[in-house]
Amino acid sequence: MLNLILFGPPGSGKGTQAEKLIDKYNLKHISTGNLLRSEVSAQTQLGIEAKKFMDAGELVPDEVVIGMISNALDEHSNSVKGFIFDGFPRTVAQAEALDKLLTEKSLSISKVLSLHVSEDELVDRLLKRAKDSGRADDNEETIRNRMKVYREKTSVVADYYADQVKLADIVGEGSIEDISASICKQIDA
Ligand code: B4P
Repeated sequence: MLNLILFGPPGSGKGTQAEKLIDKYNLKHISTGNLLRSEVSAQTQLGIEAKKFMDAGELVPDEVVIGMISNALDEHSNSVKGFIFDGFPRTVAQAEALDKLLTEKSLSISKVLSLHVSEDELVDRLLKRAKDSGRADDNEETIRNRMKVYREKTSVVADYYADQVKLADIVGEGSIEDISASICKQIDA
């Protein structure tokens, strides 16, 4: 099985690039952001709780997102060629939990594709996305907090996978097609 993680700061294009990869490699896309936004739209108890964190640019508690990932793995692991994890893991505790869940199914992460984009470009992209999609976490104050949370809690996840020799760095600025080509080159290597 080919199990990939798309890693990077908010707005680095994880969701955009995941869409390009799912058909090419026939993988199941698991985006914790999308799963959480579905819960928010359906106004489930989980969604009502998660919305408070998301609107403030904070991370939703680890146990909530790990539970969602565990359910998704149970549902799909016998029927797909692999997974693309997008927006997960975002903390070292989530990375450790993912390794444990995969090991229980005799699976493992194949590669972590880490998208690098400057903070000015990230803020520009997210403000633009705010105009198009009206996402509540795309106002400037929340975006700045999301960047701070990324620096403090998420960026260290890259070291976790570098230690496992699974990290591939990708230049995340330029055309969507060129970035996708760099990612595919890393996957096929
Ligand atoms: P996510 O849904 O994961 O959102 P994201 O980080 O903002 O976006 P992404 O990197 O996927 O960027 P996109 O492709 O859209 O998270 C939302 C929230 O959910 C989090 O803040 C948190 O509260 C919660 N959450 C999610 N996962 C969690 C977890 N594991 N633990 C705890 N909480 C969690 O691209 C952004 C924009 O840039 C788009 O408009 C796109 O069109 C544009 N773009 C993309 N590539 C481009 C390029 N090359 N050039 C120009 N523009 C580009």
